[in-house]
Amino acid sequence: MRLTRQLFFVGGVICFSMWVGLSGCRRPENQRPANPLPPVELVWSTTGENATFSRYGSALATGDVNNDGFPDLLVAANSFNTGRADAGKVYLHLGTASGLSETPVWSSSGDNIEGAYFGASLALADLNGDRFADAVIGASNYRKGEKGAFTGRVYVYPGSEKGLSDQPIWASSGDEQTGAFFGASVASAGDVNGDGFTDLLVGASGYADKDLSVGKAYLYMGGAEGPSQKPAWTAMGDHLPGSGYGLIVKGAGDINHDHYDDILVAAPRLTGKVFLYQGSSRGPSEFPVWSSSGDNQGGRHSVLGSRRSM
Ligand SMILES: [Ca+2]
Ligand SMILES: [Ca+2]
Ligand SMILES: [Ca+2]
Ligand SMILES: [Ca+2]
Repeated sequence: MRLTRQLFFVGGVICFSMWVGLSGCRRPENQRPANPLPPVELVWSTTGENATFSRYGSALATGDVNNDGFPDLLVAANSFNTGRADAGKVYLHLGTASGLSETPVWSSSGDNIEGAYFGASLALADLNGDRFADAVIGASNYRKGEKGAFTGRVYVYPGSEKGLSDQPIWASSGDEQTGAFFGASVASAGDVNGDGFTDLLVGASGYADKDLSVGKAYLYMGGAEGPSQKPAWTAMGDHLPGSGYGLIVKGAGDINHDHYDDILVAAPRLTGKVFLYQGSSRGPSEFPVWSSSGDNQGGRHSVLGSRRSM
C-alpha cells in the first residue's frame, strides 16, 4: 500500500488523510489553500525480524561506518529474545544512493547474555580517527556469566570499508559495580581535549557512592587504538540519591569557542538537573561550569573550577 498522505487544515485542526479513501477530512475544492503542503512519502520502513516484544527501534544512531558519504543507521531491539530472554540485538542498515538497505548488513547480540538489554543505548562516532564511524553499544543490565553481578557493559565495534567488525575493539563495565547500569547512556563527546580524536561518554545512572545510588558519568579519551581503557574523567553531579545522574549524556559541541568540545550530563529524576562541563587540554572540568534545574531553581552559572554555583 502506498502510504502517501496529505495534511489538511479543518477549523484549525490538523487532519492526516491517507490517499486510500479516508477523505472525510478534506475541504471542498473551493476552500482549499492555494499552496497545499506537498505529499509526504514514506520511503523506508522496517520491523526488523518482527519478533514479539523485541522493542525494535528502542534506540537509533546514524553515522557513516563505511565512509562512503552515505549515513548509515543502527537500530536496537533491546529486548530481543535470542533464546535468552531480553538479550537484545542491534542491526546496521547501510545508506545508499537509493536509500537505506532493505536488509541489515550486520547484527549483533554482544555476549548474548540473558537480560543484558544489548542496545539499551547507541552512538556512532569515529573514536580511533580512521574516518570510519564506530558503533558504541550499551548493554545496561549485562552480567558476567549466569551468576555474575548486573554491572552493565559498553562495546565499541569499529567501522571499515566493509561495515562493522564482528568483534569489538573495546569493551568496559566501568567500575564493575552491581546495579550501576553502566551503559544506560552513551554518546560521542566530540573532541574534549583537542587532540584530534573523538572521545566517548558513558553514563551509569545507578552507580552507588557509599551505598547511595547517585549515578556517575565517565569520559574515555579516543585514540588510534580506540578509547582509553581507563576513564580520563568521571563525575557524580550533586551526589543526589535517586536523581539518575548519567541517565542522559551528550556532546555539547564547543559552546564557548575555545576549540575544546564541552559535554552535558543530565540527572532527570526527582527535580531534574542538567550539568555542563567545559573541555580543555586536560579533559573536562572537574566541576560543572553551568547547571540548571529549569523553573524549579532557575539557571545557575558558576566559574570554571568552582564547586559552588554563583
Ligand atoms: Ca555509509
Ligand atoms: Ca573508526
Ligand atoms: Ca580527544
Ligand atoms: Ca569549549
